[in-house]
Amino acid sequence: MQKLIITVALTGAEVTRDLQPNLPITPDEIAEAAYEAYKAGASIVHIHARDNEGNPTQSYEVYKEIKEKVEAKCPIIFQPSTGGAVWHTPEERLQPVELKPEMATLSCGTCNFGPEVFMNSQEYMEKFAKRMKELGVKPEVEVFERGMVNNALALVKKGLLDMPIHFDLVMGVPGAITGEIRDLLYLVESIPEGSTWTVAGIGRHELPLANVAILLGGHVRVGFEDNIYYKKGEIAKSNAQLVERIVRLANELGREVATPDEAREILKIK
Ligand code: KMH
Ligand code: ZN
Repeated sequence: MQKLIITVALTGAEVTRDLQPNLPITPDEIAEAAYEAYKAGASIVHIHARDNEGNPTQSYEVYKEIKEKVEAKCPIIFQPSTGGAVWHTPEERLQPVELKPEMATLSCGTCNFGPEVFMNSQEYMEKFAKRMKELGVKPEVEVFERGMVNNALALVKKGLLDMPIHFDLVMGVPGAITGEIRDLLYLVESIPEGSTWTVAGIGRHELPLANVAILLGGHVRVGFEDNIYYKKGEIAKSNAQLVERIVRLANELGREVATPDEAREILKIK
């Protein structure tokens, strides 16, 4: 089995300090949280920027500041979000890709997202994929529903996305695919052979799905974007605390954890 790539999704666009008092928000806080998660065993950091009021922003300048601060601290793979918040325009969402990060997310379809709709029209999926390809940014294909795998394959057919694809199976978002283990197996069976995949289980689904991914040879994402609790009723102290638990589980289950350079090799990042 490949070594285990742990992604930490530090902040997200939806979580607030009222919900999670330890949420990193400023570029300095995000860089420090990335460094702590890296020391704990994370090899990719998934970033959502916030403005001075703590609201989600897709500002090029804020992402640039965060990228420089993270890179000054550690060699973790920097992966900005192009999903942003549901109310961001596609043009806003695409801005961090102009920083030419090693990776960025590429959501491959529209779905309900709690009470909102997360819009990803074919036109914009193609625009995002094209720009990432032009700039040499490795996409992480975000899958919230089974049909999104087909949308990614349509991008491959059009020459906008290269195989092997790296998928992030986001499971348990209210309004999209469930966080049931049965549905994880279904998604894993549905992606092309030779793909790599990570699972991001939302809320209470994070831990069971992470365990299954470790056993199946997949990879794992944890962090406050997906889950703010350490266990039922107990708010997590830090993103690093969630990473540390995955490292312990991987050790117990006989799966070695990848360094950022090993993750680059597994994901074929140039
Ligand atoms: N915040 C969600 C609406 C991504 O980062 O690429 C979208 C999201 C996906 O978080
Ligand atoms: Zn995200």
